[in-house]
Amino acid sequence: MKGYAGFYYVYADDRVWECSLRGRFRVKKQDFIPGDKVMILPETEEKATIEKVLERKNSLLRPNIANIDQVLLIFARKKPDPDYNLLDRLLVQVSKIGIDPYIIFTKSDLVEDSIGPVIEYYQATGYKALNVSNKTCQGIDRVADLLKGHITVLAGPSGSGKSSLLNSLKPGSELKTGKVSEKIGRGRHTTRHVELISVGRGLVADTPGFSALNLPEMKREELKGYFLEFEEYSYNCRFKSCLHDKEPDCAVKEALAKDQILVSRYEHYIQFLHEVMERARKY
Ligand SMILES: Nc1nc2c(ncn2[C@@H]2O[C@H](COP(=O)(O)OP(=O)(O)OP(=O)(O)O)[C@@H](O)[C@H]2O)c(=O)[nH]1
Ligand SMILES: [Mg+2]
Ligand SMILES: [Zn+2]
Repeated sequence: MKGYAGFYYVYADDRVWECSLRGRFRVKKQDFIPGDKVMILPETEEKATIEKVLERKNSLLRPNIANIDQVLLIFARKKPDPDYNLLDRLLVQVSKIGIDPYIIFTKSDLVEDSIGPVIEYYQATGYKALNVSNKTCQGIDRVADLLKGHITVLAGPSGSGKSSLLNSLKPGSELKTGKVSEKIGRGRHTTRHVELISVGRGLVADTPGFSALNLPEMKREELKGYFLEFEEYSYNCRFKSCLHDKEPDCAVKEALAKDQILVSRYEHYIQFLHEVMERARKY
């Protein structure tokens, strides 16, 4: 779950063990990160030693967590308004490492409509999305179900309600939450460190909010694959290698003109495409 002051805290058999390292790991200066799966040998009721570490199936750098099963992208319906550019960036990043994204919209108590056209668009595209409120507890049970048996990372902008969501899921955990500034409508980065906490039968990492994100390095042809809704049209592009940018007879652009593709999605795609190309030029 976390490393702290020379000890590692390991979740096993429904409780937390304070673990020290065997000589072998100490010599290797083995660095464990939250999410690492290890074998432990109990020494006393709550102390144990780490005997073995299993291979990581994946890991993220920010936040530094291993073996992630799913990422919940947390955005508020309001206060702050959802930043769909950041959402689309996160969807690309998470899909690229092969993790299932799930979009959670918080603060549903602050809006009248239960869903809204943009969220409906994401759902129709095949992204899983859910509306919740930490005030009225709407949808919290569904989130609890999602967490069972998994290692989950919460990501999203500051003030979107990540820590509040964990507090709703685990009353008593009292994670620090912050006020959203009235003036700028944004949070103020209340959460700073990274650890996994146990919620029900799952482990979850709350993470500090962020507002900007560089796309991972990739080939320019790769990006379009992360915009799921483009695929059905792309078969009708004149060129098989069409990047849906300046090419003639592009079926994706035709779909855009017919309002079948959301303008912001296409605009973000083009913006990201140029970022990816710019980056490739630099290296
Ligand atoms: N009305 C309403 N307010 C909420 C809801 N969820 C969170 N808030 C408020 O939004 C503010 C920010 O919530 P946090 O949980 O601290 O946000 P965070 O995403 O953890 O922010 P960082 O740690 O800075 O990344 C707090 O004042 C919460 O009380 C909700 O569902 N409805
Ligand atoms: Mg927080
Ligand atoms: Zn095209």
